[in-house]
Amino acid sequence: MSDQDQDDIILKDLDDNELVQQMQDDLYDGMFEEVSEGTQILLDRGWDANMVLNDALVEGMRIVGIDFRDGILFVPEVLQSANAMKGGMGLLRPILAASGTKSSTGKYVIGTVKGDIHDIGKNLVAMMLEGAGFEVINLGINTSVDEFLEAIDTHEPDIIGMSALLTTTMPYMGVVIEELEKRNILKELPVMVGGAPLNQEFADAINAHTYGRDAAMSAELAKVIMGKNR
Ligand code: B1M
Repeated sequence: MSDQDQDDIILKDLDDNELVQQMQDDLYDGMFEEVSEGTQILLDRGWDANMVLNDALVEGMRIVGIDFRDGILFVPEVLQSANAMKGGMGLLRPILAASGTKSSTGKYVIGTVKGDIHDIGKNLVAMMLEGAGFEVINLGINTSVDEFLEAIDTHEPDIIGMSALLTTTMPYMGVVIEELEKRNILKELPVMVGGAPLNQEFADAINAHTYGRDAAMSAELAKVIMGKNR
């Protein structure tokens, strides 16, 4: 489609399927305003926030990931896509968070591990946890073992969560867990790990308490850990 055609598209005139497709294209092209507008239109049409998230934004990002892997997109373009995704997520965040209980389900410290700056998935998990009523302390990206330890001292969380998107940073989760073990913290503090390259086998191998496959499941698992959803 030419740039002129792109400019001529009026998002609110598209039907739901066309709009979702267009939003995926806009995400690919890093168009923050358009992705935000599309998100708002779907919400106004009565779409569930989780559906908007999964069908339009997460699916769009999956396509970006494939072209990044295949060398069709490069870091600057992917950063723009990530930024556009945040535009949509900003609108979904209060809705997903408000769907939870008001009283705190528990305290959850979360961070992307050292060496890793991917934060979209981790922030989604944080959002879902807030939606499930957790008080979330988000340590951000590139989080060292010392920063996790300091946060444990300061906030006394019920659960600690680590995210990694790179095969090269996954092992750092094991480093943090070993340190918790050495300090006798691990037996009292459940550790949840997650991120695209992980699986249950890896989580078991590093002695993590729980592996979260995706954001929604992770929030459910966190509630199970707290014994709140029985
Ligand atoms: Co990066 N990157 N990246 N990247 N990037 C990947 C991860 C990659 C798979 C792309 C590819 O090659 N196909 C590849 C990793 C390959 C590998 O390790 N085997 C890769 C690479 C190589 C790199 C760089 C090394 C590229 C370079 O510089 N040459 C570099 C590394 C920088 C660093 O971290 N030190 C890099 C940089 C970047 C950007 C900065 C450009 C940008 C990040 C922007 C940001 O996050 N603010 C970026 C992006 C956007 C991606 C892809 C395209 C998308 C990631 C994403 O946001 N997905 C990604 C390809 C892909 O995964 N498809 C890729 C959407 C998100 C909703 O999913 O994060 O998986 P995800 O989270 C899910 C689950 O995994 C789970 O729940 C989430 C929601 O359902 N989950 C948890 C995540 N954390 C959890 C924690 C939990 C529980 C569940 O408990 C605590």
